[in-house]
This record gives sequence, C-alpha cells and structure tokens, in this order.
Amino acid sequence: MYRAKIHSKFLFPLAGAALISSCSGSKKATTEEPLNIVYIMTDDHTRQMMSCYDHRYIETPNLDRIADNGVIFRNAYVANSLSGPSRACLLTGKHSHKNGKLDNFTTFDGSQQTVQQLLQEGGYQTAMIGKWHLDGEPTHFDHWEVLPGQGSYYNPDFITAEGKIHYKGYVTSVITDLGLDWLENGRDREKPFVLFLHHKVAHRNWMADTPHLPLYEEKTFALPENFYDDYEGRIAAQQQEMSIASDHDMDVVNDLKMVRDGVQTRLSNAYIHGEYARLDSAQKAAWDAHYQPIIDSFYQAKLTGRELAEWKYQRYMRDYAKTIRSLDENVGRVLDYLDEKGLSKNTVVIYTSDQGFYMGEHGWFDKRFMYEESFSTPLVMQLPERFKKRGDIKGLVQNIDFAPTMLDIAGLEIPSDMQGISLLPLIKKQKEPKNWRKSLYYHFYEYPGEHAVKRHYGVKTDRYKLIHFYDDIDVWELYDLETDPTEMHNLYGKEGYEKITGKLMQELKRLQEQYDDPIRERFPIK
Ligand code: SGN
Ligand code: CA
Repeated sequence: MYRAKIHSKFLFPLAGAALISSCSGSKKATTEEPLNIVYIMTDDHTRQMMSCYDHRYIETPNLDRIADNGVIFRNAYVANSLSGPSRACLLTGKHSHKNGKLDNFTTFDGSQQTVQQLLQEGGYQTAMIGKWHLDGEPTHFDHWEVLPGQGSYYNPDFITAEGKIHYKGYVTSVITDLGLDWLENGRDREKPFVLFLHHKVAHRNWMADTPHLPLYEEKTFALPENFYDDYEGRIAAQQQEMSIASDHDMDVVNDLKMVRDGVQTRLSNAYIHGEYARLDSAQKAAWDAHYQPIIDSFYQAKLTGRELAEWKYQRYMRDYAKTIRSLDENVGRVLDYLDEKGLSKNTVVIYTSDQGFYMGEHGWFDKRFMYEESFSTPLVMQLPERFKKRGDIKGLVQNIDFAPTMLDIAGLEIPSDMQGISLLPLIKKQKEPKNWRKSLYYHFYEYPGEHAVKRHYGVKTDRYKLIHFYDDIDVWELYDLETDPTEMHNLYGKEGYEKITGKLMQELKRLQEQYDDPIRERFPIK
C-alpha cells in the first residue's frame, strides 16, 4: 500500500542553499514553502501553433511567457495520441495497456491508483475543471466541474457533484473563470494545491469566441511542403481519413461553417443542430455577420481541386488560430492571478496538450499517427526560482512522466508500478543527467475508428523511428528523422538499413518487455 514520505511531505529542501548561517555561526537547515501545481492542458493544441516552438503561423505571448519563466521541452511526446487514453496516461503514469484506456471507447477504471489520489492522500487540495473525457465521475478531487464528453464551445454544460450546471459564454473563458474562482474562493488556503485546468480548445470544429472572429482573416498561411503528399511507400497513410482536401474527411459545413439552405453534407446536421444551435441570439448575430460574406463568396466561387483544398486549408488554419487566441489570453489571466496573489513563487505551472495535431502536414488534420506532429506535444513549465534550470530541455519525455513528476514536486513517493519517470532531475539542474532515457515507446489502438488510422506501435530514438502497423495490415516503417524530418521516406527493408533496423527492433523488444505490453506475445521480436 502506498504511504507518503511524511518527513518530506511539504518540504522542498533549497538545493545548494539548504543551509544558512545563523548569527552564532552554526548551520541550520531551512526549508521552503510547499509547491503548488497548476496543470493546464488543451485539447489538440500542437507545437506548430505555439510561437515558442514555431514562429511561422501565430504568436502566443502568454504561453511563451510560461516558457520564458521556466523551461521548454523540445522533445515531449505522448504514449497514445488520442484524448481519453492521453488523460488516462496523465493520471496513472502508465501506458495504455496498463491503465486499460486503450481508445476513446474503452472504459477507464476510476478506482485504480491515480496521481490526484496520491496527492490528496499526501495533503494536497485537488481540483479538476474542464474536459475530462474519461468514463464516470472524476474521483479523488476535492472539487471538480467537468464537461460532458467533448463539451461545447458555447454556453457549455458542466457536470458537477451537485448535478448539471449551465453557463453562459465561451468555454475557454468559462473554464478559466471556474479555475480562478476555485483558487480565490474554493480552496483551503492552509494546504498546497493541484489544479487541473483542462481546456476544450482547439478541438474540432474550431469555433472561435465572437470577439476573435475577425482575427487572421487577412493572413495567408504558408502551405506545408508536404501538403500534397502521395503517401508512397506508406500504406497506413494511404488509408487514413483525415485529409483536408477530402469532402468526406473535412466537412465544409461542420468544420468550416459554410452553411447554406439546401446544402447537406455528412456532418451538416451535427453542426446546425449541435454547436451552431447553442449560440444565443447575440452570439448568432455576431457569428452570422462574420461568416455570411465568406459563405456567399465560397458558394459563388465554386472552387474545385487544389484551389478548393487550399481554400479549406486557409479556413481551417484561421479558425484554429482564433481558438488559440482565446486560450492564450485566458492562460495570461491565470498567470496574472498567480503573480498578483504572490503565488508564482511557490507554484509550478505546467502547460501541455493531450497530443499534437496536423496543421496540413501530409495534407491532414487530426492526430493518432506516431509521426512527429501528432506524437509530439507542447510542454512548457513556469518554475519558481528554487528550480535552477531555464530554457531548452532536450531529453526525451512522455506524458506518462507527468504523474511521477507531480508527486516528486510534492515531495511524495512515486509508486514503483508507475511507468513514467520524474522530470525533476531535468528541471532541477542546469545540466541534463547523462543517463536520461534514450528511447520512447508508443502504442495506438483506435481502429476501426474515425479517421481510419491503423493500430500501431513503435519506438523512437533521438534520430530514428520504427513503427509496426498491424491488425488488418502488417506493415513496418522506418524513418531517419535527421535526413527526413517530415517522415516522407519509409526506409524499412531498404538496402543499407538492416543494421539500424535490427538495433531498433531490439530496443522495441526491450521497451515492450520493460512496459510489459502483451502485444509482444502476438508479434514476438526475435
Ligand atoms: C471527435 C472528432 C474527431 C476526433 C475525435 C477524437 N469528430 O469524434 O475528429 O478525432 O473526436 O478527438 S467530430 O466531428 O465529432 O468533431 S479527441 O481529441 O477527443 O481524442
Ligand atoms: Ca485531443
């Protein structure tokens, strides 16, 4: 059974300066206040749309502020690029096959050991606000208010321990208001706290807050070089259904808001009777005033082929970028609050997403694949002064590390069955530890499923990636990320790559054994 390390429960020894001289000259140990944690996670926010990672598209000054006041992880990844599974990895510190949440439809057993439970037992106040996307009610939170399922962009409903609550307004601002309200009025000020603030943005169908509708309309986003990828040599990529150009995959009505009488698409009813129907009359007026001229010119232009695909890409980029503006501003409100209340000095702010996303790379939107854009995730941390590290962190990290990291920050014991490792050694010292992990394991399960991405698992090192797509196919892929960072050339089976393939196979085997993934019995590696 888990037991907190009582002696260090709320104490964080001041590294290096732990001993201070008293008047008499004798040394006395001193400790600092316990650390709070604010964990902000978005849905589907990707590094390409965050300026501290990528300046090509938009500026995100408040997210960058987190990195400026702490660290930016250059190599942060998820274990399974999908919402529910990602959240289960976060809370349990375990890969999907261990926490049981394989895809968005399998059940998450909330009675298993979770980070919030251990933090709560260790004396922390725990709160969860926003997108939950796991089955059942949240457990081991002193306070929780969560969106049902994916939630709604406008005038959202929340599930609470007291029942359903309906709020007016835009979801990002509502979640932030609820978070700030709990910090100010809801928590027990005698205890340290962990606040999970889980946003809905930037999930499909990318609905902006009305004041942000005019943003980015004058901007033309550069088309990624591989927008017209032909997927040569990559069979799973040939069979996906997440193409911006495809009428079926990216819907002009639901995804791009091109509503017109008489125009029925696969998802038009979902939009008209769903998200659009939720707008109140003032919101609807602002919405229609913005989109109507765009709708009129779209249907007049009768675009086809590449012109249509590129028009869809621009609309997608603009709508997505607008939702990130609301996120950035609201994250700024949280940072300001922590500064104003003197909390920044003893609060670690973690910002990340449940996975990355495609912004037109390979011609796609959505996630799921182990390719860089969706396997990676943004990760920045604002750190109190007692942490020495600032700037870039290059070590390979994964979302299964978040739970152990939080426990370590809290001075609590990390249970041995957690598979992730604490990131504290990376953020406590200026130099990264030499023995840091050299590879990451990934496993995606949601097939058959929306967007038709085949099941696959794989290994990534700093330079190479080996992937096995399985189920109704049996295909291997190998990438050299140094010579082919956009993963266009599958080198598996090519002459000259036998040795590196063999090495990566052994590493994959080692990881599957280490993490105890039962898939290794079905596809044993010799
Ligand atoms: C919805 C979306 C998908 C998306 C999944 C999973 N379709 O089903 O495009 O991949 O969520 O997203 S929609 O038409 O309903 O928007 S996840 O981030 O929650 O895993
Ligand atoms: Ca997501």
